[in-house]
Amino acid sequence: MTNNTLIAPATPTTTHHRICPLCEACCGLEIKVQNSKVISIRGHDADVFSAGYICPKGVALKDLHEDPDRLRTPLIKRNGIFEQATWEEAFAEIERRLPPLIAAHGRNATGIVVGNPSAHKIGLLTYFGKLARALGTKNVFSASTLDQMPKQLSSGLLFGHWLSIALPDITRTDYLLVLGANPVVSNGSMWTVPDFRGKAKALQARGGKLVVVDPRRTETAALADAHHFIRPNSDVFLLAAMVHTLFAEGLVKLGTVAEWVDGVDAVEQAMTPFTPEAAATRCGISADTIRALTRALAAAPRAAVYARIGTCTQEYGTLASWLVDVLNTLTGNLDRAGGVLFAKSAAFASNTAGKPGIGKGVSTGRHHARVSGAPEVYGELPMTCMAEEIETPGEGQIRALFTVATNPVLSSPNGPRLANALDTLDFMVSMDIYLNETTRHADVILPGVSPLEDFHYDVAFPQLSWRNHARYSPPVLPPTPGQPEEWQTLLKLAAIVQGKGAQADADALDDAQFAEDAQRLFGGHANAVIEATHGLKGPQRALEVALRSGPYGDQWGRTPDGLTLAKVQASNSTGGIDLGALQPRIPEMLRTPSGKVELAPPSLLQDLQRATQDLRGLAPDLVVIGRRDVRTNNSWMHNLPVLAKGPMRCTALVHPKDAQRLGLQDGVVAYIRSTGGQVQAQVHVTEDMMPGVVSLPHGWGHDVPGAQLRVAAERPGANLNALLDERRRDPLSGNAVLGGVAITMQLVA
Ligand SMILES: Nc1nc2c(c(=O)[nH]1)N[C@H]1C(S)=C(S)[C@@H](COP(=O)(O)OP(=O)(O)OC[C@H]3O[C@@H](n4cnc5c(=O)[nH]c(N)nc54)[C@H](O)[C@@H]3O)O[C@H]1N2
Ligand SMILES: Nc1nc2c(c(=O)[nH]1)N[C@H]1C(S)=C(S)[C@@H](COP(=O)(O)OP(=O)(O)OC[C@H]3O[C@@H](n4cnc5c(=O)[nH]c(N)nc54)[C@H](O)[C@@H]3O)O[C@H]1N2
Ligand code: SF4
Ligand SMILES: [Mo]
Repeated sequence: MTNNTLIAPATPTTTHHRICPLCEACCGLEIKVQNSKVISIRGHDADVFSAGYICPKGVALKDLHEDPDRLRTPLIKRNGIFEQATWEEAFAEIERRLPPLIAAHGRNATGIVVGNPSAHKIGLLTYFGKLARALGTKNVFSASTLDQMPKQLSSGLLFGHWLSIALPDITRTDYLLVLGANPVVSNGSMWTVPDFRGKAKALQARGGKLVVVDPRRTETAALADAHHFIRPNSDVFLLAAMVHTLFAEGLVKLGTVAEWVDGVDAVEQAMTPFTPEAAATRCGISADTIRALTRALAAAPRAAVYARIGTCTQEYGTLASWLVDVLNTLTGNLDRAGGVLFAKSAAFASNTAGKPGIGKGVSTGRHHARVSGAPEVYGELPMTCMAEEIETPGEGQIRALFTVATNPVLSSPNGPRLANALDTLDFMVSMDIYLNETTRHADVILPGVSPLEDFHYDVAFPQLSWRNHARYSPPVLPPTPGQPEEWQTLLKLAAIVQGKGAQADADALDDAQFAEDAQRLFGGHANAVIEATHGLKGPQRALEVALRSGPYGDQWGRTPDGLTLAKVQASNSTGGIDLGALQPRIPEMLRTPSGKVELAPPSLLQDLQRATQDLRGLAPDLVVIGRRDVRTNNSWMHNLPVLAKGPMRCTALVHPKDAQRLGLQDGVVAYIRSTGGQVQAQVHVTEDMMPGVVSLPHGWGHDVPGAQLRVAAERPGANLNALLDERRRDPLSGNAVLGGVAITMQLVA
């Protein structure tokens, strides 16, 4: 016997390219697989959009796939204990319990809530609405009202659609002003921009400036040419004073979009009370600095203002988001290279559909929350209303709840109250991949597919991308036998709700629905479209239709060089299809009733009265704000060993002056108390904080009983949201207030 015969033939390694689904940067990854196991994950250098960039979370997709705690089969709770079940048993259980509840109490006795990961799964994003519509309830909630609704509402009012977001043209700008965002760590949000750091450094290398306004000297601020501390919750005052200064100093110029902008005079008038002197104390930035910032912005040849959740998750979130675009517009930077531009997405964008240049615009308040009276916004009620809608008796009280890829017990203000409320439900179904702080309350848990077993195309993020592109990822690994795709699960649930029964075939339902949609969308051409998409189903078919009908599409053969699903699929190994730098799109992209940029929406001018009255508002002595870390993502990646290792990340950052006043040394554990609750966290004393402001990350608190997150439970951390008041919202958008909440701190003896 020779040695050679002992060596098994080498198992071939296959190489796959997959868009990372873990944050908004949408990096292209290169994944090597051997024996059905992932052996390496790195950035895909040839990716036309992300050019090889990757952060530590991308590598963690392997841990996510292999995590023994990740659910692979449905769970049914019997006598308080979860038992593994087959899919048939799980759907049968839902059919047994849900329809009678709806029959007895009506559709508004149901609720549905969808969370952040759904934005990264085409199946969830394109089919969630079908379940919500089947339920026919007004109790629809999402993480958008913990995050971005203010920006969506202000953009909708100005430009006519909820996802028409003006994006900084970072590779051509000379001056980037960032407020309430930390893209070096978060990798960008409402702005898909992988390798922000590299792009910011390139901006500086060509002589441009990056300026950051944040109550913490963040990783982005550390990179910046200048950083200014701001009192939490006061961006509206700074921004209004900057707009005031533009008018006062004759710096307003509208540039190329002048003829398409309505309402400039109304804006000028509305800003009268907001002199830099009046705003200075309120926002903690001197009048001189406010003027200097404004002059620098106006003087830059090309400039962009970008603001994110620090400015959204506050009492004046919609006003602050609006004023960011007012500044962009009045400095002549709206819709021009080097300023802010709108993406032109290859598929699914409303601002490329219908008649160009005019539309219905957006409206809110088509219905209201039963208990608080909060208005519906973009089809949703505020997430922070959910607990009271479950607890408060009367017609329309939520008795049955669906949760889809969300963990509001940790991610929503006053999670402990919500946890208690969930226990009072008659029935709860969760679509999730973990038994965690929220899903432990469910009666049935239906596991989602591992991203590596799922195909992918980003529905939302190409509408927010720094450059236009179309990229498709096939599944990296074969599916788990017997596990439905998440869109099929959503259709099954819709069928059960509609009385079609748990036996209904999801694919047949999908075909029937598609035939109806095709009639509506394509009229006389419907049959040709059905024929042309033969063999496709679910979100893949929806994608083919969206791409071919979209702005770069082949228009079903009429533009033969245009995009089809097959063409985008074929570009996978070469890093996708680049569709070029963003281009000016006004007036064509507008969908406002006037066909103009409506710079002074009446609802915003009216809400400004609230800010005017608050100009002299006093700051509490000590407030808490949130923080993100590159190795975490909201509440759900703390169970992945590669991310969880290393120093504890859930620490409270305290300025030395505050630490001294409170008798807290670096490294001690302290109570943090608000009127709503109390948590404990380790103190880290640092000059990076604005005095009077403490920073504690959100998404922690994995020490509740009944969850199955073994790695996360080893170092549970403190739940910031146990301190926050769920009744505090931005009234226009319904967004939660997540920062600037008054606290006290005390050494744990
Ligand atoms: N205090 C404070 N609170 C905050 C924030 C803050 O800055 N401060 N940030 C807010 C923001 S911006 C957001 S977006 C929200 C996020 O809040 P949520 O939308 O609740 O999102 P996560 O907390 O990330 O929880 C995601 C859930 O989805 C599950 N999941 C993950 N992948 C999949 C999948 O592929 N399929 C299915 N079915 N489920 C999956 C996870 O197990 C987890 O239960 O948190 C908000 N909460
Ligand atoms: N690593 C990592 N990446 C993530 C996430 C994550 O959890 N971890 N979450 C993802 C999600 S869901 C989102 S929405 C994005 C969010 O993306 P970003 O908006 O970039 O998120 P943050 O890092 O929370 O940045 C918000 C900043 O606002 C500051 N801030 C707080 N209050 C105020 C205020 O009143 N005014 C001003 N001007 N600033 C204030 C905070 O100090 C913080 O630096 O990140 C995404 N990416
Ligand atoms: S920045 Fe990290 S988490 Fe975000 S898409 Fe890229 S690799 Fe994934
Ligand atoms: Mo978010």
